[in-house]
Amino acid sequence: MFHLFYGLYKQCTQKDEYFILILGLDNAGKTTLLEQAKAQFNSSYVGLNPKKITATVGLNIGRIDTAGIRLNFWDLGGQEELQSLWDKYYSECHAIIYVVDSGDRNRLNETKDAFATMIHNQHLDGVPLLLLANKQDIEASMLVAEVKSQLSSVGTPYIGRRECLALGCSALTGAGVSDGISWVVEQIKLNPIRPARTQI
Ligand code: G3D
Repeated sequence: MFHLFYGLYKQCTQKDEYFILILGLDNAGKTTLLEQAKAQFNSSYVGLNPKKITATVGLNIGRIDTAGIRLNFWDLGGQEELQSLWDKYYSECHAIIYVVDSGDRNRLNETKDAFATMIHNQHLDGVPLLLLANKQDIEASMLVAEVKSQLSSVGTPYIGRRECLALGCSALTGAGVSDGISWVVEQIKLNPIRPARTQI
């Protein structure tokens, strides 16, 4: 009897689980984005003060339950010496969120290089890509179209091996964040190449 009830309970409560990588240079706004996403999607989450968030060193992990599934985020450090660790996570992930600091033209070439190395990796073929032109609240920041075309110039034709969306956002104010996460949710649910990996 216990097994019957336990089986029913499990069936009612289990969720498909997905893993999402948040990549980009240090200071792009990855951790702020993750905090903002947790605050927007987990009603009980008490977020960190955005002003107290420091650059990602190593790995931050975050979790969101939404639309009947569980999203696990891996926010990886973007410093040059940490970028070599990114590919250790590629075969496990269901989507990539690549974050660009649209307010920092000085580091545009650096983020293009990091993006190019990432997008050429064959373990990411078929993995949906959300390109976030972050910090749109900064006056004179690059527009989404510019960020998109700059990264496309080093990513073509590899970008086309997946679903891709470029969006502007401000992780600080929250503008555009839920649109981006909702798009990722749609894509990972539809992606036949990387089905949900585990059931919890
Ligand atoms: P990282 O995790 O990619 O290294 P962080 O980046 O999330 O730590 O953010 C780095 C800095 O950028 C932080 O400022 C953070 O507040 C700021 N930031 C993140 N997103 C935005 C945004 O959308 N708009 C603006 N204006 N700033 C943003 P500090 O001053 O703490 O270094």
